[in-house]
Amino acid sequence: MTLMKQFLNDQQIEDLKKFFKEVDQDGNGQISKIELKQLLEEIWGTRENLDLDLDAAVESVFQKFDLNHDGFISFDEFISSGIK
Ligand SMILES: [Ca+2]
Ligand SMILES: [Ca+2]
Repeated sequence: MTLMKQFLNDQQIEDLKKFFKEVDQDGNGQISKIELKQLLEEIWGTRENLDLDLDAAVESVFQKFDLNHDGFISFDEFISSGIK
């Protein structure tokens, strides 16, 4: 987190926090696969013509973001992976 602050300004971190809180629907500070899937359904759910595999999309996001492989994305993991 300290390292990340060298790359992100305060406004960018605030924006990321806001976004993270919207995804983290139960507010426990971790994004679960269910919460991520709900987000993707909100983004993609209305596009009827798109044949997207949401489960596969969730898995690929977690492969990138869930650095310690505990099945949840923490805010630190979210920021760390997001700027690479
Ligand atoms: Ca959560
Ligand atoms: Ca994790």
